[in-house]
Amino acid sequence: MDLGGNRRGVDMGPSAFRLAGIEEGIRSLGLEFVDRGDIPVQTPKSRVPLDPTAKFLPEIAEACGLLSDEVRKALDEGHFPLVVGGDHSIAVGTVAGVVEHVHAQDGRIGVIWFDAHADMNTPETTESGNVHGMPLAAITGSGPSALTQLSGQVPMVDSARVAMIGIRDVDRAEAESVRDSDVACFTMREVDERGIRAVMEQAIAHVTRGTVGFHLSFDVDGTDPSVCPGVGTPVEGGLTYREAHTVMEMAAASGALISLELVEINPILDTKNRTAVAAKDFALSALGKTILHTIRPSDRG
Ligand code: 4U7
Ligand code: MN
Ligand code: MN
Ligand code: MN
Repeated sequence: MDLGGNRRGVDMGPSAFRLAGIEEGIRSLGLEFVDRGDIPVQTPKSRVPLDPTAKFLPEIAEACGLLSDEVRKALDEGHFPLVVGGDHSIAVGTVAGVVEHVHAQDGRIGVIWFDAHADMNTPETTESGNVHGMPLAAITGSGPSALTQLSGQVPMVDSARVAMIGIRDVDRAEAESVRDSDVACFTMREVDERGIRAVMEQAIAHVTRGTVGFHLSFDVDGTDPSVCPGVGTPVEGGLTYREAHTVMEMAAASGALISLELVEINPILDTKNRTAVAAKDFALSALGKTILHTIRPSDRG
């Protein structure tokens, strides 16, 4: 789906990701791979949005509902959901599905939000009207009910169980929402000053306290634009290639990663599919690939 952002082309992200060799990579870890295909997204009747404060919200909410059901089914069947976007508005559907699965066993989840942006806007605070700037607000209970009420549970996730990493571009009103919430915001300054290992240790501790585990929502624009150039909203000064791998390796080693999504891969703005290839390599680290050996699911906590 590309309806959540203003640069077209992220809807081609999943094709680029498949082409980058995710199936081969996952099989080489000794894991089973099932491609559940693409989620159908309505083509809006007009590219002129009806509501300029939440562009294409009905189409986005519908796609998120379908995605949610797919993610829930995958988890119910004992699979690990790897969701590939698409613009970041899809996170509302992914998280709704995980929450529905976990809630059936009375559990709660945490979320690690890897991104240059906080994605905490609402139709009231947004300067762009783009829904890909709103998913974390919706997940933590603020914003249009078409999004906040996608799972049976509002909020889907307690903001005190959310950690953001890589943040370096936040709108003025949005920053106020971040400060007023209980979200743990590890900006690039924390990464620079304390190092990614210390930040990730604290983030994992934060999102696993009292939860059954966490979802990792990985916006590729969290990395530096030199690492992932194929993104619609690049921001200088992001995580290095190795720091991004450390995030994924520590997520895998925690044994608490329930689901993973990689979003905002834009092949139209990329060079030679570099961004999708990097995203694929990051995903493999999150699935247990290390330089010298593989963490099998049976070895996990
Ligand atoms: B992404 C922005 F104004 N904050 O709301 C907005 F700067 O999913 C950017 O993180 C949102 O890529 C970026 O439109 C959304 C903007
Ligand atoms: Mn549902
Ligand atoms: Mn994002
Ligand atoms: Mn972003």
